[in-house]
Amino acid sequence: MTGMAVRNRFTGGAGYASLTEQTIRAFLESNPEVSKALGGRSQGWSVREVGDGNLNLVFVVKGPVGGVCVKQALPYVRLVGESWPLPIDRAHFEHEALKAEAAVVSDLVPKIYVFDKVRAAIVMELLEPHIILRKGLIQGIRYPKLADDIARFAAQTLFSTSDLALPAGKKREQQSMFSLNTELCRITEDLVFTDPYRIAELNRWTSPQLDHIAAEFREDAPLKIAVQELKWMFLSRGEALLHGDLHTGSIMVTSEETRVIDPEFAFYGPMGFDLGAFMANLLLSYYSQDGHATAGDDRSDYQRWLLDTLEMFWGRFETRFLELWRQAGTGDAFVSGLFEDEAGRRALEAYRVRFMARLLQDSIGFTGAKMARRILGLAHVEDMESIKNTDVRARCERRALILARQLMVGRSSISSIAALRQFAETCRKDAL
Ligand code: SR1
Ligand code: MG
Repeated sequence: MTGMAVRNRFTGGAGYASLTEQTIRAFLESNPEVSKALGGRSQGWSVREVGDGNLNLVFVVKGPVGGVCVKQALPYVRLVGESWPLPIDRAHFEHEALKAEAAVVSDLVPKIYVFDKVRAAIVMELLEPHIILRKGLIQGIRYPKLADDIARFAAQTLFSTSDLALPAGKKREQQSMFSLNTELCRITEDLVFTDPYRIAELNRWTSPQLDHIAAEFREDAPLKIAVQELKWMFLSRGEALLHGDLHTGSIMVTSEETRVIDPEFAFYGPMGFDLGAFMANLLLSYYSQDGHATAGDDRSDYQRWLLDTLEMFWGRFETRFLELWRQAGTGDAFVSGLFEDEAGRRALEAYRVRFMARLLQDSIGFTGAKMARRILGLAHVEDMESIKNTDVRARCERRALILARQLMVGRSSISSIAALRQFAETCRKDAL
């Protein structure tokens, strides 16, 4: 690091230095709980920096008794370098989001040992033998609990932080704190909703194969209206505390367990953004599978499993969210005392059905936006990038882009998750 300014609105940035394999030992040894979890003396611990994400340092530290994972915010975007500074206080928002999530789904998030606000570092449980879900999907591994676990994560976190569950004062307090996560929101605003639709320095795509469709996206007025409408929802609709980056790289899995990590983009936004992020990444995996086919496995069974997972995810989410609303509608929105007679109960139930239909359509729109940005914008996904033959990769990406456009422009005409599935299958076959 070349002495660049370190921005942290909570500490002023003083005392921060990025951790190294040497300095991390003293830091961890100074905490009795962490030291005990690792066991032995720090000189004997193994330390590896394993971060392969876009923003942070991630260390795996192991001792004779156990291991921990340390995630430290860098003062710049790792993917780009020091030319793109970024405040390290994002670690504060991540820690706050992890606490809010642990309050309702403690089994689906990593256990936190320490949050060090000066170092902008979170020391957490080492998830082993879990792997990043995206890597499992590339290998064609099935995860039987995935749909239900992520549905439960989304239903619980979104419901419990919304006005359906919280008194207005409490919700405003939380929303106001998370509203300071401005620069991370700004990344999403630019990279998801704007840059793929204009000439932007950091955009990239599989070229020359996708040059034509990239230009079409930039000239497509109805598409740009649709994506700006989604952006406006993202900017203005603080429905619930979002994870903010719920893609398959933010989920760690074994066949029995699921953990959601990395909520540094957390803020109060439209619920459909989180739901759409997960759905988009299942669909990106679906379209990428043709690029991972081998002579012995054309991946068609796996593609069916991915779409089954998509359908099951939405179905379980809807059921769980509605159950919570019926049992625990304790917030200031839809005050339960207003609907106690038969007519009131019926009207409220009918409204809930309309609400879920609207939420599905929002989610479908965000699904499209989150797919397109991974093909035409700065940050791509390994599902596609690992397809080495660029003609094959471009074919997979083109199909995904065709669907993505339809989802953004036509989201109000897709009225069920089964219809979305069918649409995804059709786009793949039509473009074969
Ligand atoms: C510059 S950061 C690029 C992307 O990485 C994160 O995972 C977010 O999705 C962000 O948009
Ligand atoms: Mg991340």
